Amino acid sequence: MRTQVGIIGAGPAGLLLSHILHLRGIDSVVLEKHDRAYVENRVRAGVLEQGTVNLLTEVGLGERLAREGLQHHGFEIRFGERSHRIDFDELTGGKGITVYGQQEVIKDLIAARTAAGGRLLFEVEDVGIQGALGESPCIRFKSGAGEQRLDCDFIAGCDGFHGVSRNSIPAKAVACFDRTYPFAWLGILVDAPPSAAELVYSNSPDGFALHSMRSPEISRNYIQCPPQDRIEDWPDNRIWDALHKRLETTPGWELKEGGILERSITPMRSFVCETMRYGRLLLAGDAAHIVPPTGAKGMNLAISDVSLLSRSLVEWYENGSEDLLLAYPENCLRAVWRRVHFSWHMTSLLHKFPGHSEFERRLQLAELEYLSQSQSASAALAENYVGFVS
Ligand code: RFL
Ligand code: PHB
Repeated sequence: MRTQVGIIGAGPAGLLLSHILHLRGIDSVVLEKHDRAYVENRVRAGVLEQGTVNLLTEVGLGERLAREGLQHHGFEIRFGERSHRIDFDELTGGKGITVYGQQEVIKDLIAARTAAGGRLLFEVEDVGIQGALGESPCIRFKSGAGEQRLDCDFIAGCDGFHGVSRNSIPAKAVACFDRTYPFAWLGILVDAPPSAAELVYSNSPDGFALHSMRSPEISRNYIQCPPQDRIEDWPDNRIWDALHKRLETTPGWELKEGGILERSITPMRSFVCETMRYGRLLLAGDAAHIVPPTGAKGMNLAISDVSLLSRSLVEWYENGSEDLLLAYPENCLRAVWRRVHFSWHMTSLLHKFPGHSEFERRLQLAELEYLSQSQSASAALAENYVGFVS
């Protein structure tokens, strides 16, 4: 089999790359280890920055997003018995975010690729990369049809944090930077209307909680839990008790309960791989970097990588210029580190750290107090949350 760009991974990064390349007349094949139903139903991110919405709309994926996405003009931070609203309209000059589930973005992308006759191969196994430093790299894999080989001009490693792409770069060619946080997030999808019009982040004495949503009928809630906890440790009543206690800190506000449709525990980590290019292997999205979900940045970063990567590949195919491909890591990593810093900052501000003394807890409260009093501090947070573009 032959293609121009071989793409490993059918997450937001891989599928969007394939879609944009197709619009520019460049052929690709997407190889995915799970089946289609699995990737279309995997519950993950929910917040799209304005730049992400603009890009999806430009490439023809904005119709359902405009109809079903929920536009938000702010969010709330609770601490102690206080509440502070970050008002995007006032603080960012009219930018905002859209709440639209990652799995909806995935469904829209798969539908578009399928309608265009795109080659998406699901349930492939034993994916391996060869010849990244030469001019004709290839991907070997197994599928229902047996052992296969995909010859390409370029390979895009869009296979997430646990994929094979990053690890096929020799250790001496990369530098990795990481932090593991001493807690995880337990997330639930709930069959109940949202209890608030906007997202609520809460730093409570018992730990962090977040109230979010997916639609006017479905809520999404998260609570901080110990990183070693398993989902069996959290029966429904324990989850609801913790959510009520951590979120109902302002008088009169009540969290609506409902049937739990999905539940999972996610470890919290920051990770950056420098470089994002090894010869003709290019990394994008979680394959190259991870942020804790507190700043809602992971999918947005994956999409901004793809915006740069697709432009670099188009430049190579249309004008024969390698300049953008060579500059791809440097161009991406600026935006990556901005969002890594912001996600770390939101995480540090809002969670209960097991090792913290009362002194560190007071510092956290002092910063939250400052945020609630200072327009400039709130504006800095808002600017990053809706997506800072340098
Ligand atoms: P993905 O989505 O992980 O996709 C990678 C794909 O590669 C496949 N794969 C392989 N395929 C073939 N061969 C192999 N050897 C393979 N190994 C892996 C996988 O099956 C998968 O289909 O990476 P991508 O495309 O880079 O996208 C990244 C985003 O998914 C991720 O950053 C976000 O979900 C993070 N995230 C959030 N991001 C936001 O922008 N806003 C949010 O509100 C937000 N909230 C979240 C989140 C992530 C969360 N979890 C569960 C990690 C909330 C949570 C709880
Ligand atoms: C979500 O709705 O899944 C969500 C929202 C905000 C975050 C993380 C996740 O910071």
